[in-house]
Amino acid sequence: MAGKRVFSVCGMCTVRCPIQVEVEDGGCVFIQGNPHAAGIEGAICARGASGMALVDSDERPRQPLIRTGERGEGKWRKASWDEALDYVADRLREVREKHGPETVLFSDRGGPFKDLHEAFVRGLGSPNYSNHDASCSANVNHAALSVFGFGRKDMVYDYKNSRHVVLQTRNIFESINVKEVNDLLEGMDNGCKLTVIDIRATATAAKADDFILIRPGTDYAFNLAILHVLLAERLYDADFAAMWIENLGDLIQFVQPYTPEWAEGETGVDARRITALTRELARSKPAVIWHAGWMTSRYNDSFQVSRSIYLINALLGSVGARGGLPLASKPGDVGRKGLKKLVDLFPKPAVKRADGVGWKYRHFSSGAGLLHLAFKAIETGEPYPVRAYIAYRHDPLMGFPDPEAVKAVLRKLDLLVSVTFSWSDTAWFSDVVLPLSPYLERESIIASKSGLKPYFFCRQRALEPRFDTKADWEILCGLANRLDMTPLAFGSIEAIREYQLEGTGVAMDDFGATGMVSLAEKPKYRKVEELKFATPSGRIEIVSEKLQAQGLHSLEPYEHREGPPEGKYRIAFGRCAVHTQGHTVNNPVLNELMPENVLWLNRTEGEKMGIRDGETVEVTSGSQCGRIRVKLTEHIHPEAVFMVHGFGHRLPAETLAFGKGILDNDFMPGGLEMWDKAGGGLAMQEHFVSIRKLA
Ligand SMILES: Nc1nc2c(c(=O)[nH]1)N[C@H]1C(S)=C(S)[C@@H](COP(=O)(O)OP(=O)(O)OC[C@H]3O[C@@H](n4cnc5c(=O)[nH]c(N)nc54)[C@H](O)[C@@H]3O)O[C@H]1N2
Ligand SMILES: Nc1nc2c(c(=O)[nH]1)N[C@H]1C(S)=C(S)[C@@H](COP(=O)(O)OP(=O)(O)OC[C@H]3O[C@@H](n4cnc5c(=O)[nH]c(N)nc54)[C@H](O)[C@@H]3O)O[C@H]1N2
Ligand code: SF4
Ligand SMILES: [Mo]
Repeated sequence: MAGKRVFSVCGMCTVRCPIQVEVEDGGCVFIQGNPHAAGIEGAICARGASGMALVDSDERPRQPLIRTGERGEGKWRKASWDEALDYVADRLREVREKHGPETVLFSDRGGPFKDLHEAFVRGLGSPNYSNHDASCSANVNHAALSVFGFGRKDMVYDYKNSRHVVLQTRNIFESINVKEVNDLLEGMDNGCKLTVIDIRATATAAKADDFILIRPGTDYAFNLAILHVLLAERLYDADFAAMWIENLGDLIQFVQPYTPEWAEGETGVDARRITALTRELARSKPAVIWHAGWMTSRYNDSFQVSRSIYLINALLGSVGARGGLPLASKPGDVGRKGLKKLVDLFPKPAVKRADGVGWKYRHFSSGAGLLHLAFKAIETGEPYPVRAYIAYRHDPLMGFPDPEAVKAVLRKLDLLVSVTFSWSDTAWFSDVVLPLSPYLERESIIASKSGLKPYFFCRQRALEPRFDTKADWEILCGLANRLDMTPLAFGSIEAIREYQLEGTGVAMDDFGATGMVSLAEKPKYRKVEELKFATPSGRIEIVSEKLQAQGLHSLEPYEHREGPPEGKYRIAFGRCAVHTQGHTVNNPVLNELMPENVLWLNRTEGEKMGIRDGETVEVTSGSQCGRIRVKLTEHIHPEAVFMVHGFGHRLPAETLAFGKGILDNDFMPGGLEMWDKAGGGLAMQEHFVSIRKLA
């Protein structure tokens, strides 16, 4: 049989790169990045290339399952889709009728396909749509909102044209977004300089022109000193500042005491390096990028770290600049019409959010709220009880701190449903598991991506499902049908796409040649004069009214950070290039590349305890205890230990991942209560562990 070529979208991680899949005899023979996508041009990462191993794996939910034993016991009965969807719909109806529609909570992984999810939640009559962001980028997003009035994704990192890129808490070559990696490498080929600020030497640090090893958790001090030098030496872009920055005088006064010499004492970085970096950036301005961070749910001042970064970019005039942070264009900005939104099928519910966002916490963006605060509502019943929770492509039992505390919260629910393509701790703890087809076996609604050249893109089904699994739209429209949410009860993906494309001037056939439809001829750099900041003043704001009204400081004085308690180490974590969060450890191909995580420990510290490289040690925090192999290295700060997140699986259904390595989240007792009050992100690196050599 002749092969076919299918344009689709990778689903191995949150980035969702456009891909091209070669199919022969009903099986996938090759996956590559979509050759037509700018910045991708055929490239894919190791995880993306391992998509077939996910499809081939039998160790994933293969048909709908309804719990028969206790929660988490792993006892199920198999159900048909009709039975499972009827069951979920009946339970949801009960909850809605007894307690009100607002007592249903839904969370997902955000991203370009969320419109369908939001529509579903609205159709139910609940305001409680949420996502994972409290454990990922809530702090940086709120920082962008507080400074510019728009979110972090409303700006583009224009690496290709940059002259100097600074990455702080950002491991770009291992924590991957394929286009970003390619763009930065191209920029570096053209002479762009790379400075990396990290607590350990990563693959990214190894490629940097300058690597700055910083004391964990002191980045805000470092950045305040950069601001100090920029302002004291008048190195900033004075014209840009005069035109666009509100209340600059407040910042000048505020950073006055934060000299590089002061910061050296806090960060361990030589004052001369701080001054030299500032001067170098000023020489390259405005084509400079100081990355504002991605996984920023780390400290109780992470929001201020990101905020200070945005202010540094603003002072360097890089906001809106080519080679800096130009504004992303949406379809409307290039004279086109955006996709018609499914969420608009239903009116916005009048009832307030359970997480308090938008009314109790007015400084947070209410689009997706904050999930840990919704968990608080489950726990306390305030402002109203939450009775049902749908974890959609989301595994908070592995992604949120202190899984035992999360379990205690989830136990209070009348209904917990998990929609997933692999096993996860949350799925295992659920009442019903609705198995999603892996992305190669499902199609999705049309998605839109803003950027210098905005485009629509489409995930087509490359393969027929091997097991009794379904696509997102089949599951959600199937539930909508049963719950009398008629407008969302679409009977085919074609009907949904037709609705989405209405009025856009784009037809499905237009996706045929490349899998995407570009909405602009060439990249659009909007002129500074055209910039519109969505703040009350219309300018970049150093003082945010929203923060002040909440009793928070726009300019937060730096709080001295003590070292770890005697004999303890700060827990630090991050990603590796070959795994995605907690859900690829059981993928046979990726498991072979990296079956377990190890603990990075500073060599001198290890030797003090008589620990040798490669030996297994005991890690404890509170009542939690685990064993892991040690990697002794001089390339990590002595105050911290580091492990790759997402290991330590305990599910019998995952034989490859079972018992390999440990899970960082287990060592964060009380972590649900520890979060940055200004940015909303969980503070997952405010925890310490003890290390013990085994006898
Ligand atoms: N301690 C600690 N906690 C962390 C982190 C950390 O480094 N350390 N990282 C944080 C970060 S940055 C994030 S984003 C969150 C992530 O937290 P989660 O979003 O919960 O993590 P994933 O493992 O990506 O979970 C996605 C789940 O959706 C299922 N799924 C279904 N369909 C798809 C699909 O099409 N694609 C994908 N990719 N998954 C699908 C997967 O099987 C998986 O079970 O965790 C955060 N929590
Ligand atoms: N391969 C792969 N790629 C991914 C993902 C994946 O799971 N796997 N997930 C995607 C997602 S959801 C996200 S959010 C992004 C995350 O992308 P990043 O935010 O870049 O990822 P991380 O690896 O969590 O962390 C970056 C670095 O922060 C450092 N760090 C820790 N503490 C400190 C500190 O106090 N100061 C400083 N300066 N540095 C510190 C860590 O050592 C680590 O090298 O990656 C995305 N890409
Ligand atoms: S970064 Fe890799 S895993 Fe993530 S979507 Fe792109 S190709 Fe897939
Ligand atoms: Mo993330």
